[in-house]
Amino acid sequence: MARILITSAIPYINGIKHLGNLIGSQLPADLYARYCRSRGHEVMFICATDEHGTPAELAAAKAGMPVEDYCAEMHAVQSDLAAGFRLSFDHFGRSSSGRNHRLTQHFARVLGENGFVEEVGESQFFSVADNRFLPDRYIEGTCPNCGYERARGDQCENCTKQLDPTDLINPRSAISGSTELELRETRHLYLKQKSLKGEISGWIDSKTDWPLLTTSIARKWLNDGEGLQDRGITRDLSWGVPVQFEAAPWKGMEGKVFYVWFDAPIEYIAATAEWADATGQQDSAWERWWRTDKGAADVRYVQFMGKDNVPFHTLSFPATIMGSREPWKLVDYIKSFNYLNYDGGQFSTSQGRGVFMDQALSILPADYWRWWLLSHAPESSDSEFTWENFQTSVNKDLADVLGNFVSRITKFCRAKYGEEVPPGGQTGDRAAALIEELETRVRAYEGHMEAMEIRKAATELRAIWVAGNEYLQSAAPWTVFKEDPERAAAMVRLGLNLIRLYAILSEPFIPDASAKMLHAMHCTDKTWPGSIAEALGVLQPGHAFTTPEVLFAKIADEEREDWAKRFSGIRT
Ligand code: B3M
Ligand code: ZN
Repeated sequence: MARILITSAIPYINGIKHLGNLIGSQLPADLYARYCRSRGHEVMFICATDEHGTPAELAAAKAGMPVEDYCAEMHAVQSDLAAGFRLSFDHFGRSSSGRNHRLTQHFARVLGENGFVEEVGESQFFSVADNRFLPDRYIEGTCPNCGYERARGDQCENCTKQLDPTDLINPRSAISGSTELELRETRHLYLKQKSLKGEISGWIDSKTDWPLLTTSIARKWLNDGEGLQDRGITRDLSWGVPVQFEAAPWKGMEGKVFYVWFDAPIEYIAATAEWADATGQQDSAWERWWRTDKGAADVRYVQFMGKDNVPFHTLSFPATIMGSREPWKLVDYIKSFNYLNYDGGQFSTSQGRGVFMDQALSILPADYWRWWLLSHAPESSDSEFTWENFQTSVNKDLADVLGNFVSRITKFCRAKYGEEVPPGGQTGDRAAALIEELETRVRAYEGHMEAMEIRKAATELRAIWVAGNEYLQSAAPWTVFKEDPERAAAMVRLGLNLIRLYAILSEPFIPDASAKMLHAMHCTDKTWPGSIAEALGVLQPGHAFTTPEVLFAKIADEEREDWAKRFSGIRT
């Protein structure tokens, strides 16, 4: 069996994530991790909170809390919500950990020793009122591209253009609003990415199996305009990984920290080390996932992220890894996503628009959201959440098809044969046709899951549920029972075994329902099906079960209208 390392882009610490963030990386990564585990692979699934940089400092200031306390509290909040959505991380780390401090400084040092770091003097905005430099989001002003008046120093949220603080028109401090700004000299470290351009572009060219969304963004950044630029990897901030440390090859960098995008991807590695620490293991336990000289050569490493994060994962982080000239694991496959929109507009954290993870769980259990989000994942283009569409999917796919199937067959069996798998009888041609259809569909489903074609996988899974329902409908054991209870018993036996099969196949999408189904079938054997005919014979005559409660409740029109109204405005 293979060893698979899976990372999800690590969410910023500031605030609760919305459903668009969730489907952009963490949820599809979880789907894949669960699938790989079900297939018997050894999986390491890592995520963390991204705790450094100006977003964290600003959010902490707004909350009136020391930044350390703010991050600790928000990590716990995000960790609880991840558990609520059944995200099955092996570890949910923190980029502010000691492990990440040490690894980030390690990478910076070896990059420096290898000649990939340069000290550059530059002028930057200094706020006299705040008595500090104003990097990135500490500065706001009018976007030179679209005229949006609240553009930030790193990016305009309105038109998404990447900006430099000095690009802004009428710049002001995001802390005090002061416009008394001076350009002052400061020194920063730059990562000389340009000198790694050939290596990086050759590496990207070798990734012929990557999704177009991933490679097209990477190529655009490599080749457009001036192409891959050297980039500043330090900032004049106090919260972050200190640039001046004992073994550092540079001097006079006190009061500076590494740029958040330099240390954040390193946290993938650090979080795996945090996992080893938390589980009382030696360094070798995490190194066998990350060091090709220590057992990671046969690991397949897959990353999940939204499209806005692709440049950092195809160019910047690989530049860090390659420039280290050490045998660290490079990513093997990057699955990236477009955006999920909300009811005619965009989800927006800063504007509080859309449905946020805590709100979602307060109205419905995780499986409802997981199914809708995954079956509508924004893979080939942006997709849109509407309450009507959500209601239709839940009511049709989950309640009418899957839920109804489980309830009908178990209730019928209980009424006619009692709560155990009935003996006797032969199934007919319809059953043979069903098994043949499932044989094809399950293999197709596996193919889509392996290829991380999430919508296709969801479509196939739904078709697998539908096939069972249609079989039951046309075989009609309730009619057959009157003349031939033995033959009806064989149909019921098949139906009960289908519940078990559905539980196993559906687990990556809807883990709670899957657990309920297995529990109802008094079954702990979750072996992935080889031959479908065999898998449908696992529950033998006499095997007891318990008729489960309703698996999925339908969403009523009034509920839908109520939620649509409740979540139409802005979160306060
Ligand atoms: N925190 C951006 C985001 O949450 C950033 C990802 C870091 S991945 C190393 O979309
Ligand atoms: Zn703009």
